[in-house]
Amino acid sequence: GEQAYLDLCKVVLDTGNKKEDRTNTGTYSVFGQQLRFDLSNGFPLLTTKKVPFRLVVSELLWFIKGDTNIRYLLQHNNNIWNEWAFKKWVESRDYNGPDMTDFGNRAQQDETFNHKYQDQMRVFKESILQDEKFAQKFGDLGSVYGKQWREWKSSKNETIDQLKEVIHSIRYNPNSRRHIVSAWNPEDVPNMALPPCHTLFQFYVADGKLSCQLYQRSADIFLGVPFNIASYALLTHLIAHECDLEVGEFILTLGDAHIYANHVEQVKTQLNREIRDFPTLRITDDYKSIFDVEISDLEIEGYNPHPAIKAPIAV
Ligand code: THF
Repeated sequence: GEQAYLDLCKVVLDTGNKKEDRTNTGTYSVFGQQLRFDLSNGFPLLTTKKVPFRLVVSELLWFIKGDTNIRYLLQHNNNIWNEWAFKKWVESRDYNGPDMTDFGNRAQQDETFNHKYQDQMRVFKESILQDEKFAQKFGDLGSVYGKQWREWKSSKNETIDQLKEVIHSIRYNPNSRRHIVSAWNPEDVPNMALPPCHTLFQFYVADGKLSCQLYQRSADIFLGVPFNIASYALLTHLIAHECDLEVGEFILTLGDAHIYANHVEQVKTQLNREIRDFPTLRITDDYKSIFDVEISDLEIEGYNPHPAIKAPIAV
């Protein structure tokens, strides 16, 4: 449950290796940890800070659609993937605004630069929303999750719909030990805006219940992990619903589990808060299948979290 998440935060702050990273932010990091959530005990949306469920939903539906263009996210007022598309634009020949090299770090250190960055980001978002050609060119993150889940390209140039196949195998061969979806496609890694952090997941059916385990190679414990937990818990609910199963456990296995140096104060604030009961997920009756589920089909009830805690995302 949530206590395990807070315990992990403590372990990382107390014993984590101080490690430099790709984003030049600096992290405290441990390797190899596991969190378990019994999904029959409520929906694991953390309560020690507010986690925006509607953003979790639109991101997951975007993956399920097989979409890799941030346009859909922006249309749903979801900004969590903007930086990675923005980066491709400002590094391209089409961009002729002020230099945006290393914008993630500079925006935090330099107020004048931050204004310029915010201006360019506003221009970028408007162009994605209003200009379809621009969106096609610069909104796409490459062969990220949605692509690998729904349209993995084989060497024979066939496409493999891993999500459809895994749902089929859960339904018709529940005891199988091969209910696996992999987002890690070694050949495609160079073509992705960001190689997948949640790398591979497996389902397990026993006693009429569906469980899911995710291997996450890299885990931003403060910003990313609360989203990832809620996202895969939701995916497990949707697939269980589809296959007439109850929900079992969600197990999150972490590779490099890190707290960014500029999240440490926020984590300490969160650690001082008291855990509350998890909310429950309601799936409306007119919901048909995972492939046409809509945001309005999903509701979270009884969510009474502590306030949100702001933190900068490392790019
Ligand atoms: N990069 C990094 N550094 N960490 C990640 O967790 C991460 N992701 C995705 C891709 N790259 C990553 C993006 N996921 C937020 C949450 C999830 C993200 C990105 C950003 C975030 O800022 N959440 C805020 C609310 C934001 C808002 O309201 O708009 C929060 O307080 O939770 C790992 O999948």
